[in-house]
Amino acid sequence: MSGEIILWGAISLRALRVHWALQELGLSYQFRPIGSRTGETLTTEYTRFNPKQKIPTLQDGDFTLTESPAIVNYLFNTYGAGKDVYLPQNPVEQARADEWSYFAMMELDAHSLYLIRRHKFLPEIYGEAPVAVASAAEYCLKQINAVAPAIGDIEDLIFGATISAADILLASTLDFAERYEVTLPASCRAYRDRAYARPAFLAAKRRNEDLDAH
Ligand SMILES: N[C@@H](CCC(=O)N[C@@H](CS)C(=O)NCC(=O)O)C(=O)O
Repeated sequence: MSGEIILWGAISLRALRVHWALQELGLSYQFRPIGSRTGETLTTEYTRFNPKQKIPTLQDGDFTLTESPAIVNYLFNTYGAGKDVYLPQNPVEQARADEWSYFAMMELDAHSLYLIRRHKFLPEIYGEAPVAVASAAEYCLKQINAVAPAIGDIEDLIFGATISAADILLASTLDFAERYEVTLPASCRAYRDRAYARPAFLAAKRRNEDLDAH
């Protein structure tokens, strides 16, 4: 694809992943800073290309894509060649990247963090569920502790000095965990801090929070 790139979604931690990928790849893009739970995702225009009425959504010319991990991987696979980013070169490398990505998206984001987010931090919308929240937090920490030694073995990023789509998914999700009051082991905090110190991440964060952008 080589049409105009438009990213819909501001402030959200999941939109931040997409800003980060775009910044790492040095892509210019239009930004539509709509927020979740503001009513802005409920318009007829937005619902036409994202019936889930969530953010983020990416438009690349005529191509529309939702789901932050799918978008991050799409951007790396479409625009990463020849750039200073890591792209898996064979099925084994792809499998290792997938293993980290699915771990972050399933075990952490979907199974535990979104549950904590909804029922601890947005109870007025989703209802209180203290037993489920405590169980999800315990589960999340158990999963993070299981991979903490492997993350401790990572000197810089997962695949060395160059950033991968899997790094964006893993580092951002570990950060969600800390924001939702799951205590990160030192190795995970150090890995997240290295990834978050990258100029592309800092640029992404500024853009994600720029509600006057267009
Ligand atoms: N699996 C989706 C989740 C998207 C999502 O839940 N986005 C949140 C903002 S971080 C949202 O739009 N929430 C509004 C709602 O649930 O109605 C992704 O990773 O893109």
